[in-house]
Amino acid sequence: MKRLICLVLTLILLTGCGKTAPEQPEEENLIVVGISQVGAESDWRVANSESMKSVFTESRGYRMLFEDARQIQENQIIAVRRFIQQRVDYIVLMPLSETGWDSVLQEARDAGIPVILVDRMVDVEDDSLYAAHVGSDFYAQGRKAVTWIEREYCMRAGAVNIVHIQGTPGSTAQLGRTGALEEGLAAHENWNLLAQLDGDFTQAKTYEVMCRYLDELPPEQEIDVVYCENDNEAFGAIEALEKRGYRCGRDVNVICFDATRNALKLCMEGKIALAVECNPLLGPLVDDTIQSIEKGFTPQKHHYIEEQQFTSRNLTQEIIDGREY
Ligand code: GZL
Ligand code: ZN
Repeated sequence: MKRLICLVLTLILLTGCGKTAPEQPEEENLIVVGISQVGAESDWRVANSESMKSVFTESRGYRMLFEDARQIQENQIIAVRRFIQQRVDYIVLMPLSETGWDSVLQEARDAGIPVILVDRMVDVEDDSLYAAHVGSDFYAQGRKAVTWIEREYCMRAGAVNIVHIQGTPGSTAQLGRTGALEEGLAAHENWNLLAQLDGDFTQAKTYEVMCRYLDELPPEQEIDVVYCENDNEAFGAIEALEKRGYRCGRDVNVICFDATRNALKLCMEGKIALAVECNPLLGPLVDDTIQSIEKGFTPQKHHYIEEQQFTSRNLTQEIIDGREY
């Protein structure tokens, strides 16, 4: 009898069938993804990072290395080189600005590591330097805002006075949203560009430049539209305008891009006239792209995510409550 018990115990030990091994993929089976993120400059950026962290988890078969560049491109280049040394399986890059990427992307390609661009684009000689791009069409977003201005001021014979607050210079979001407005200015001789200020996509920088601008503005000069290239710039502009007695939504129309929850609240209050959506939830699209490459497919080069726009007329509390960001 004792021999039988020993035999059974030995069998259990050898096969481990006495316990259920947790369903954790072995370390070497995980897909290692190196992510270089711009920073945490805006509500949009925070939501974008959350979206990445929600998909690249061990339970979903990934090991994620996440580097925040604090809005300095050199930090992104250092991070990409580190990922190459660590021999990651994929590099996910949210490029701060469009230029300056050719050599480091060449190094990634030489190392056989596919690069997936997220959100903004890079301006490179050879677009085989990246496997795919997942993001937004920023020019189309700008067109939505310009169309809104056209409709809002179509009966205005006199000047439509516009203050333009730009995003991070040279970023695809800034280039696309600026391009659409500058086309609108060229098409409407009564549209008057009062100033082009750099808000760098942050609330603090915009508050600073807008205060300085308003201090120097002749008191009789009207402002009709403040075209902010993201929500956080709109928050800074509204703070500066209200400090000087402007009633946003009555004396002046503030337009912005991203349509994060805080902007939609101001939009429903009537302080923001138009919020053009820019969807940060790009994690699942990047996951799909990696999975298709893992299966041997060539992913589509560009995948633009669907987006809408909001005014106080089409917004409800349940729409705001139902938003993920
Ligand atoms: C747009 C993204 C921009 C957002 C800003 O996709 O690149 O950068 O509009 C963010 O909020 O800072
Ligand atoms: Zn392209």
